[in-house]
Amino acid sequence: MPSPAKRRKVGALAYYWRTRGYVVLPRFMGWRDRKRVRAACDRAERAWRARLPPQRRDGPLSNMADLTHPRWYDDGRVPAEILRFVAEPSVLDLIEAITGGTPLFHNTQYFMEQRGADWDGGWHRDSQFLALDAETERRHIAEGTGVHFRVALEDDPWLRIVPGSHRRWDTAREWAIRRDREPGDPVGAVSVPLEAGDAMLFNAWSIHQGLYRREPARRTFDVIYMTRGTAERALTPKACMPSAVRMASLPRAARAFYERFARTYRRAWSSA
Ligand SMILES: O=C(O)CCC(=O)C(=O)O
Repeated sequence: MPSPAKRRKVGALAYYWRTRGYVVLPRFMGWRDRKRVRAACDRAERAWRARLPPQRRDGPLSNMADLTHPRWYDDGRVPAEILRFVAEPSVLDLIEAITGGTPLFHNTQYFMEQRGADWDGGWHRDSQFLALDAETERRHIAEGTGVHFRVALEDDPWLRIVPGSHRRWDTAREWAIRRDREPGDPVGAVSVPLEAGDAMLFNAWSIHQGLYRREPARRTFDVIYMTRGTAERALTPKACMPSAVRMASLPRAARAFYERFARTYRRAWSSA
């Protein structure tokens, strides 16, 4: 039974989640865990960068994805730090308590500093990438909810968001900025600076933007879950599902979490 103080805290976070579409969890991860998670993610990042065409290696680049895919690890073993973090019961419980939905794995991303020129990412809702028009995008939003859960492994002041935009459709100006690429910022946009160790949860359908800079070093590990519906139309590769050998090394709750991912997408993977 959670204590009354803990219930009040989760209640406050759930309120901010509903009204703003994001919450920050200060000092979520201590330096030892950050070091371990960072070392695992950096292995993937090095392998990913080495496979990019030479002219692309120095950017502009925003992030890499699929960190649970064995291809990034020379021994083919996805690090336990990554597999366990994605399926960490305390994280999953917290997401469920705040958002009211049971998190289904979708994918992972790793954000890093730039090696070449600084640049500003476009304002967007994640829902727009597979929707050519407003009607399709609104239908996709109605069918499911995507949630980012990220931990800043170094200070990360680079995410900007329009609070409350997950609850409503665009103003004409927002549409022009995010879909017609008009310059400028949406009214009410704020930066959400994270210090190393802070975690953040944000609704993927919110209007948001990343800024990509050479300094300071940026290392943010981001897991995307669906808390409602599935992400079949943005199908994550089947290889992002832990192998039988890696599954055997995981605690029971983590195995059950990944098995649900595999059950959800089994048909889509076999017909892909
Ligand atoms: O943190 C960032 O740089 C932007 C994140 C973002 O746009 C996304 O993951 O959809």
